[in-house]
Amino acid sequence: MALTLYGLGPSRSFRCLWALEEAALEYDYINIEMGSNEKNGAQSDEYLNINSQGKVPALAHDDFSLTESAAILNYIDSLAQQSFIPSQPQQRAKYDELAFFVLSELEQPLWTIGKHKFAIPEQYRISEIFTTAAWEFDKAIKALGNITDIGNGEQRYALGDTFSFADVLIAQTINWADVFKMEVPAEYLTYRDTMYARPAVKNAKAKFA
Ligand SMILES: N[C@@H](CCC(=O)N[C@@H](CS)C(=O)NCC(=O)O)C(=O)O
Repeated sequence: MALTLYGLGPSRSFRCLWALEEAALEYDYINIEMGSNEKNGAQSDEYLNINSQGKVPALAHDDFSLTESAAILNYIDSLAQQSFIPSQPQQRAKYDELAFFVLSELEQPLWTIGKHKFAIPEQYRISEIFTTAAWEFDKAIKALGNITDIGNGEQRYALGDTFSFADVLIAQTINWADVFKMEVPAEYLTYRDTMYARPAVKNAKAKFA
């Protein structure tokens, strides 16, 4: 079996790189260049065949390919010897709750900022959106405190006593917020630091250093 992850630095593809390291799977990593139609460019025919949106991440497994970071985490978990997503129905439902919350609420204002700063064509960018996005992020980070206890210093991981891919999704998104200089409560930065101290993070970062 040949697994290849297509990504770009600390972007959302980092979630998948980190998960592959936690799962101790063998894989290749290919850095994709945005805006390029050369080899390994996001707009090359070869890459558009794998991700028709020309975005990262994408995972190829022999001739099967998959996009969407959270879906890729699920697939990585299905290949791993050890599970990083709980299977007991209510725990699994809590995992889904956190994953969908990250994708639809917590990262949404961050991606809005990213799109209006650099990702979409200049004529569609609206600088007034930044105030709204900051307000929305503040609302989302407060809501996070109501669906997981990681911010209270007593609970180590998003789902309780055990590390899961929910920690990958949340910690990477908190890191993204920090890089974007959003107001992130100190306890979440401490949580991010604890998660980013894992050996898998160090190994993942080495792939694009
Ligand atoms: N919902 C997707 C988002 C993918 C996405 O938008 N990736 C960004 C990098 S974090 C990208 O490739 N942007 C380039 C573009 O929008 O053209 C996921 O979670 O995988």
